[in-house]
Amino acid sequence: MKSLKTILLAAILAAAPAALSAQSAPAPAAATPATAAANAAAGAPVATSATPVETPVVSAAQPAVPAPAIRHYAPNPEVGQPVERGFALQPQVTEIGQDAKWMHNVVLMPIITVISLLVLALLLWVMVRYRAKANPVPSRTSHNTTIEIIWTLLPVLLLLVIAVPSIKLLAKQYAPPKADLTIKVIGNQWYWTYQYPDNGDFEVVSNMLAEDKRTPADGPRLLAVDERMVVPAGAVVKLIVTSNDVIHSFAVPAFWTKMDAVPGRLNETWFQVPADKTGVYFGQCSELCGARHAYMPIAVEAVTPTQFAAWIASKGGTMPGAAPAANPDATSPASPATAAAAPAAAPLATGAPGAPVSDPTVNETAAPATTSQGATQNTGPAQ
Ligand SMILES: [Cu+2]
Repeated sequence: MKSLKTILLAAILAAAPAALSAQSAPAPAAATPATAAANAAAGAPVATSATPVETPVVSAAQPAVPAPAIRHYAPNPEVGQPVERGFALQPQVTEIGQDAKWMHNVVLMPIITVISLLVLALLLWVMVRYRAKANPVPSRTSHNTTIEIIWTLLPVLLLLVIAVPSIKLLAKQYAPPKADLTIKVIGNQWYWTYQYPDNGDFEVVSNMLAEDKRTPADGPRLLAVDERMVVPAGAVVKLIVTSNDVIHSFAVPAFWTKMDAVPGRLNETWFQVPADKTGVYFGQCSELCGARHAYMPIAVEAVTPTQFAAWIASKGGTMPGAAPAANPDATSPASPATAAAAPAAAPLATGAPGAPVSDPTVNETAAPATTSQGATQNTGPAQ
């Protein structure tokens, strides 16, 4: 009997945990989301396989700059490029350009116009009033002190009036604010290269887009390029201008920027696109430099600082102040930010980036070489 009781008791005791666990079985499952939420709130990795949470890998070496999709600006047909039947100055984007345009439109043009009309009127008056037929006996006047003083002093005063704003503007152009960004501009026969020494010293090779590859979003004919010079709007951009072969000239009319690119010499200029004037601004080489002088256009794209950082990342560069990337190679999977941004850079490059474009109008057997040779390696003109 006793053994039967013992057996029964043992059976009940053995069954109890099973029953208990069977009752409480759903409880842990119900508690799981709460636990997961608590874990997630605490920053702990969530171990439940049912809810895979993509935890971003954040390492100290990786810059914390988000990499938004790179958006290339479409050119504005009214600003930053020539217009049909246009003959005046282009709309000026920079402050220097606006000052210079004011100097031209308000100071120089009115004075020149008034002087020209005055001289023309005087000539006509003399021709009619003192013609031989009306004056059989010519006047013998040789001096008039009053009029001599006037025609000496008036031009001096006029020159002084012009000199004051002119010298002010000149000084302003040669006293740039502290540069936020330096770009080395190198002229080549016949394309431009842009180096970004502040951003990992990468280089962009900019060739004119061939007509069959160009879309309206790239820009006008003979001005659209495969790779634009990208700058942040609002930043003071210092340009170090030089050349690898012959004299070129870097000119962007909407910025009032023009600087000769001379082999073996570093010229300096600067521009500042206001922060609200993002867009694309075109220019051309402005020094006769050889057969394809007309086919080395300039395109500057002013973007927001965020877009600029993304563009820099897409080129494998770094932003100053940011921790250096683990691997500056854009194609390396070791830097997810740059790798993610890289495909987004593709849409603009309708031609292969850096590839020379061929122009059917020029019979050229050897395509222009695209070199990454920097100006520092320039041996200068041949001895
Ligand atoms: Cu040139």
